[in-house]
Amino acid sequence: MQAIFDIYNWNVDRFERIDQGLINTTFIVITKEGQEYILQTVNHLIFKDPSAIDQNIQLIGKYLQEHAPGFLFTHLVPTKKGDTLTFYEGKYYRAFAKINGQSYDVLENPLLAKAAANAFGQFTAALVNLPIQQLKITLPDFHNLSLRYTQFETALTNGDTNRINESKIAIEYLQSQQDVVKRYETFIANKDAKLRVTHHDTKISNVLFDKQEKAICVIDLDTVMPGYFISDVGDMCRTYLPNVSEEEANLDLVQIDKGRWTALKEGYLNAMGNILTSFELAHFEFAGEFMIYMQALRFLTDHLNLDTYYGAKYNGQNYVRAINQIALLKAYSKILQ
Ligand code: GN1
Ligand code: MG
Repeated sequence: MQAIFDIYNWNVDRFERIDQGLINTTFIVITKEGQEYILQTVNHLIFKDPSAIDQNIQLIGKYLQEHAPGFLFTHLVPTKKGDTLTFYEGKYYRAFAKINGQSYDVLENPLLAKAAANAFGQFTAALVNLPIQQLKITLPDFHNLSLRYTQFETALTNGDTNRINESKIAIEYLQSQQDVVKRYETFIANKDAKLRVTHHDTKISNVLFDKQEKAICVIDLDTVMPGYFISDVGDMCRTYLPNVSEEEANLDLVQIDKGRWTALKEGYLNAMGNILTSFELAHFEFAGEFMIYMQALRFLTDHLNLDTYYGAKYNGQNYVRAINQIALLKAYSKILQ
């Protein structure tokens, strides 16, 4: 690590790895002068073009500085040479100044849902006039549900036979809900489904809060790219409505609090209500189905493919995640009735 610290010219007092996200590796670095940085390696097996992320973050940072200077944003910290992305010994590194705030893995009350939904809504709203084609696509087809379904079908053919046999009930359930894919296709085919600056990973741990539980900043901008609002609202539904995380193996605990649903909706629409088209507004509830279903597909696909994408800390972790998301999808459909 010392070589990286030297590239940034940091006089490091201490650093520690933090458990943030499934894809990248993240460290907090504290210098002898007391400055705190977030240092990350970008997983380039997944993000094949890390410079696209770098360009997007810079573009958005510049745009906000000009058009919404008060908007708190995770600007990149340059190396001594002035680079915001560095390739060193097979890895891509980038750094941010650490913003002080607290993040949550699961939501503790409806007010947090409202605040977080509002923060992501404000992010898209602040960038509504940024010409969308200027943003790079950092992960092609990331939330393309049709493709995710095809990948699931491929795993049913090429995946691990034992795991396929053991996952029969989950597989059949996801097959039985395939109409979600058709509704997604109908949605994106409509001209009133707009491509907007979309975060694509609006889970609760990607918002920083202050001590008064006010949302101060959205983080983890790797998947910010042109997309549909159903991705952001959907991932909020997926992660703010239950009071347990996607890791919970006890499915009886996967339940939804309706108060949070109202809070989420209010929070997001306070920022985006005047921007969304009436066609989009009519798909607000669909957003949750779309994302919970897609995440269940992705976890199960990965389980069948022997955890090559998400990895697993124990045998069957992605299966647990998948059945957790299936339980959530069922609970979500109930609150919509
Ligand atoms: C991944 O790495 P992380 O935790 O930010 C994934 C998201 C999933 C999430 C599930 C690039 O995000 O799509 O919702 O795991 N990101 C990528 O925990 O695949
Ligand atoms: Mg992420």
